[in-house]
Amino acid sequence: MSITRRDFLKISAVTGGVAAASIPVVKSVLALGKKPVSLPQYVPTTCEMCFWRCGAIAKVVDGKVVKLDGNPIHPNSRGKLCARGHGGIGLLYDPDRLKTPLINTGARGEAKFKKASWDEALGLVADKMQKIKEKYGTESVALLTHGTVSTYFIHLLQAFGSPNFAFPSFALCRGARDVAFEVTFGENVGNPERLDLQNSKVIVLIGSHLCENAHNSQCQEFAEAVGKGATVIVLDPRFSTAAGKAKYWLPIKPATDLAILLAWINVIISEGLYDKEYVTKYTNGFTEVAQAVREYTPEWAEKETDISARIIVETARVLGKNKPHVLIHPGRHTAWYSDNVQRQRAVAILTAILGSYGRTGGIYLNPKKKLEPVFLSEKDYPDNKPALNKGKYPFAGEEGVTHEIVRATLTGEPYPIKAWFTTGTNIMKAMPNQRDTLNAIQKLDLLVAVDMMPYDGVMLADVVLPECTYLERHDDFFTVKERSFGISIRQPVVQPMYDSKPGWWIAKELGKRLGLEEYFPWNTFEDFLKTKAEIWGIDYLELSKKGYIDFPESAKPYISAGEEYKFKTPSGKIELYSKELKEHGFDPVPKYTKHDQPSEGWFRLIYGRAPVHTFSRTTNNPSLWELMEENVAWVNAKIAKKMGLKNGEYIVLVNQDGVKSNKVRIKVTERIRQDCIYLVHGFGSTSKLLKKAYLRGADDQQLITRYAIDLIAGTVGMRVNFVKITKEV
Ligand code: MGD
Ligand code: SF4
Repeated sequence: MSITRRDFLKISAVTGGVAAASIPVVKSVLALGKKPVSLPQYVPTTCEMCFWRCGAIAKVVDGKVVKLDGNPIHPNSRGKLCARGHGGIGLLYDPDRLKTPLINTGARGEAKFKKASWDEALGLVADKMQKIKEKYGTESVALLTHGTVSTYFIHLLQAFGSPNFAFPSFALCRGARDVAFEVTFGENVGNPERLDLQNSKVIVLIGSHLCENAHNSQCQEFAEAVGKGATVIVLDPRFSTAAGKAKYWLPIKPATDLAILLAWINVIISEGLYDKEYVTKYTNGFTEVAQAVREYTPEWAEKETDISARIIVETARVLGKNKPHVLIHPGRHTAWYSDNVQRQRAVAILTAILGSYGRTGGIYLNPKKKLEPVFLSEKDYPDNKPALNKGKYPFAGEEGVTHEIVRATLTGEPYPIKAWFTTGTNIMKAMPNQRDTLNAIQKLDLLVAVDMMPYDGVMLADVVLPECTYLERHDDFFTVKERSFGISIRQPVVQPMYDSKPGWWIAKELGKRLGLEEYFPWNTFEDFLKTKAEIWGIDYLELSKKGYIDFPESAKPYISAGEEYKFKTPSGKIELYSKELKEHGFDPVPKYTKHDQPSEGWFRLIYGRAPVHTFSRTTNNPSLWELMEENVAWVNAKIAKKMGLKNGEYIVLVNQDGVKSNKVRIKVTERIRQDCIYLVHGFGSTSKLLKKAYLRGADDQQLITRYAIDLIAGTVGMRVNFVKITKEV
């Protein structure tokens, strides 16, 4: 007899969950000489195959994870995982995983690795860091980081005395959106975004390829809304999966989205379709916006965007008529051009004049729950020099911008950068202009990678420190801001394999060797979590049994009719006209910027996601690789015909700077405009240690030699590169 998953859920419902530790590991079934059979254990945890952070339940038999499922009580998963979530098992048992610390014995980047003990590897890193500190100062050590491991290494770096850490997920992804919403509403839209999709009557997707970009509960809610008859409007040069569900697919000319947004605002205001009561009660600067958008007529926008004025007016009316239950999706990867923040500001302004912020079917409010901050240690960080981006991009805030670290490393200005830590990020795939990255690392005295897999960036490191996977470790609690507030736990499902260690352990041990023990006053991370739970008044045992705890009293998703609601902006109102931007010398209301378009024979390189992969991090995952082994280059059928290209044949892409891609199969399709080529991001790994991913498909980043910086937030627009097709493979 074994406990089935259904039984488990029944038991959970009665007992409130079964403790991982309380399930007997093996109950022998001594039936007529048969071998004892293990009962499965079900251990709740939090997925990290992407950053949606769904609650997962691992089924473990004989110390082996045999299945991962969604935790039914977790709002991000709702009982389901996406393909990547199920693929966590492939990551855990990937034979190519990093198994021990490694030290490069060759030249920088040569990847002539020798195996090392933790003591030797950490000792070497600590020794080099001390030397760099003495010669250049503590600020010369920088961190490029992504994911939960960031918590420990940002703490370590700050304790060491450096303010220089940067997240690709800010500058190269969500930064523009966050800044635009903070400036307008006084808060960002959260991560996962607080989108009331399930109640939306109209959903507008501006380059947001939902369900290719597979964020679990978002896809579930999108499907629910479509099922209930929501009108979907998709602006995308490519007929995406979501476009297949849309009433309106607007195959917009890339780089012109701001034109259509401004024209929509124009029509909605001039036809009086905006939410007058909401605008009067909650916003500032409506008159200035109305004045500023007057020039952006649908006829003008038609010339810019290739979308007819008739359709622009028709869709604007659909938005106006369905207000406030309209969701203009704020996007996530919003680093496209040099005016990302202004484009996202237009999204925010449109959302506000439709009265959709804090209303059903729009963007719901942040649940309110006050929890005392609990720091990794009480000790203050030492004073240090200002961070590299300080003052340069006034709205970048604390999150840092990756290219400033690269630039300072190359130039030594404003001060030298001599060591990089890369934790949970593949620098060769995340950042544009790979030549700059490679030149910069030659200037370093130390490059350390903390990773689970030997992806491209790891192969460049002097010292590689293998972190165990999310299924083998504790991490900090995750706060879940769904319609109500909740807390999700990550706990080991199995013991770390090989000689890999959790990120918290690596940071603590390194801290010890740097004389920073006081910053790591806990013995194990579970001790820290228990203390935190106690301070927050949470039952740790209950949390570890259920995986997720909700605080329903914190829910207040919508602004009530007539309520005096105060936004967290300086004026307490939604700032349609931004004084803050004006004070820093930026346009207080978005103005249209024209961007270059490809000339004859050239195509704009656009890129995106596939539902079964997350960036480069899953491309070697045996389970997910089977579903998608490599990417393909989407080319319009008419172009293919003109060039004599056949579906499935190999081509090479060459960019405006003469950089060639790896060979890639062509997908001939009507589903893309004639002026673009589309690649799924993250493929074409150059790491020979990845037996499956090595040189499979083309690397979009390789072709992104140019980028455009948004001066407001320092975000990096990467869709400014043009490519040609060649058959020379
Ligand atoms: P990945 O390419 O998946 O993502 O860029 P990255 O964050 O660099 O590389 C992640 C690395 O982290 C891998 O080496 C993986 O093995 C490792 N890793 C995964 N999980 C863990 C863990 O738990 N612990 C540790 N220590 N390591 C782990 C993403 C970034 O790239 C982002 S957020 C965006 S939105 C941008 N997307 C993007 C794009 O779409 N196109 C182009 N051209 N560039 C892009 N850059 C940005
Ligand atoms: Fe995991 Fe998928 Fe959820 Fe991302 S969306 S956390 S990969 S289950």
